[in-house]
Amino acid sequence: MSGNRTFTMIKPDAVAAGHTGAILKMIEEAGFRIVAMKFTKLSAEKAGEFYEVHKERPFYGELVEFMSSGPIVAAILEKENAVADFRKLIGATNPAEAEPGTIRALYAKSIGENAIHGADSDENAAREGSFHFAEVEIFS
Ligand code: 3AN
Repeated sequence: MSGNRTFTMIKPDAVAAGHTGAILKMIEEAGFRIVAMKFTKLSAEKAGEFYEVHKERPFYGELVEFMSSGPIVAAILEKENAVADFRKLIGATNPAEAEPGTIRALYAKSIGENAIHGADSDENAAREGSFHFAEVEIFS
């Protein structure tokens, strides 16, 4: 199983701008299978917990505030080499550095409001997936 799942969130900026459908289409067309998905909103407490690894970073407060500012779409995706392939599909954290055609190049506004999250390791994908979903909500 290792290596075939990743976790994503379509962030509040992209949801508010009406890009949810376009982003999900890109994800599916790139060969990812949605095995769990929900439209939800993080409380500041939950967002703080989710991004706990960034607690010491100067942008932590801003990040927590932004991620709890509106609804998001959370999903678990399956594909061979899911984590690395998904990071390629979304592009660099800073949209100015994101490869043309990537989700962030198309839809991110700034380094903070950057449209989409993608787990950066198999371990984090598993941790982040179980943060949002119970086993009975995952259909692989
Ligand atoms: P990525 O999401 O590409 O893995 P990380 O893990 O470095 O990037 O950062 C996590 C999130 O924190 C980013 N998605 C972004 O929303 C936010 N972030 C990163 N760097 C900055 C920054 N310099 N200023 C504001 N927000 C940032």
